[in-house]
Amino acid sequence: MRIVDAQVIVCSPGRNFVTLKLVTEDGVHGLGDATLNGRELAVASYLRDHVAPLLIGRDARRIEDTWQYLYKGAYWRRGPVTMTAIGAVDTALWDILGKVANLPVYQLLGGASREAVTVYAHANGRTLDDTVAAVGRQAEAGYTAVRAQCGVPGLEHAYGIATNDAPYEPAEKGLPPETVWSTERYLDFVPSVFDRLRRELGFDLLLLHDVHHRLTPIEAGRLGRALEPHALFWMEDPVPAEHQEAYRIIRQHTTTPIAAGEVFNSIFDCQLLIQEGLIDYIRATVAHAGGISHLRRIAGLAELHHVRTGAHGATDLSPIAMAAALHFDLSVHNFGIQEHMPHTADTDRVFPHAYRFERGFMHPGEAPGLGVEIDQGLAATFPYDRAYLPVARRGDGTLHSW
Ligand code: KDG
Ligand code: MG
Repeated sequence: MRIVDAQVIVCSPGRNFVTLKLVTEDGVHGLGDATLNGRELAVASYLRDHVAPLLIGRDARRIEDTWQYLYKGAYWRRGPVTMTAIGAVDTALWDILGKVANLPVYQLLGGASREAVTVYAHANGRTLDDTVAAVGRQAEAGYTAVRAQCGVPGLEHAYGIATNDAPYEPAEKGLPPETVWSTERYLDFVPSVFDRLRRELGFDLLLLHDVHHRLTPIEAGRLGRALEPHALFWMEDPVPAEHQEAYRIIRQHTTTPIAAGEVFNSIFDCQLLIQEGLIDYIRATVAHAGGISHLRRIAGLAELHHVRTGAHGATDLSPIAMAAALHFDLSVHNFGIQEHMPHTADTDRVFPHAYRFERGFMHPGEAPGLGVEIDQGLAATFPYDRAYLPVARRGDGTLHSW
């Protein structure tokens, strides 16, 4: 079962995606998502110029050995570009194996540990009224868990809030837009959002909030403590995680559960936070943390320390990553929750898929492999369109984490 072809497909059906397609000598193909938001072409080149030549002639069944070959064999390890590329290869190989075995990937991973995957929706509004209404709409649509983000009075742009009437999409065409940030305004306002949500919607709905790496540890401790009466399911990425010991300070000050790790690329990025019990949910994804094989290792480590999974699932993860996440989520014992941000209709047409949503739950479907395809003819009609995530500056012009 030799690999005879490795194609990198870049398309933009509403937003940019990079897809790896591996083909075996028997004509079986597998897909992997290689999208790295705002740096897409770096991964495309890494795959095309450096990885594809290494794959031709390799046995597609040797998933673990191929992973180690690309990881250890590169000498220059880890980092988002490398690990996204390795993740795409790994995911495509699991897809091939499932197709050859005529089984959905989750069956190869040990079978279903649950009937379906609980997902959380996004709800956002420029004002408090809009946000409360948006959360209510998602609850009516059947979601049992909703992430609430609200515009902050006095700040023109807030993370997670759409700037037009379209659904929120973090990347914007052209060069990075600049937004202004105020920690003081944010910290003063956010507790009132959840106070109002709980008063109007009660405590049955699971509520989540993404701080998006904006605070210092002591500020995060203050916010977590202020949110305790509102019983959040999680407070996400309260601080930038380069300085991981900082999470000890947050833990000393609050019992609000913490989620982190959507930007992590390997088990080594997760190690300290998991082993010291500094987080409750690990957000690493198939696409950016080395594929299904590596994410299973991370989940294994997490399970030892009572940490559950909560994989990233924003629109910059293509339907291939979504499908892979759902196979992983269905199978892994210490699953917590999965993020679900629906793609545009054009994206869904380019990537037809077997996974489905039903009243707050998702299922990867029973198609062999991942159960997702790419319509290459249609994809070619949506060429790459440069886009970046915004950047944030404080009032005096100092660059802040976005
Ligand atoms: O590429 C960046 C987005 O995926 C990120 O901003 C979304 O934080 C995010 C989330 O939790 O979905
Ligand atoms: Mg996030």
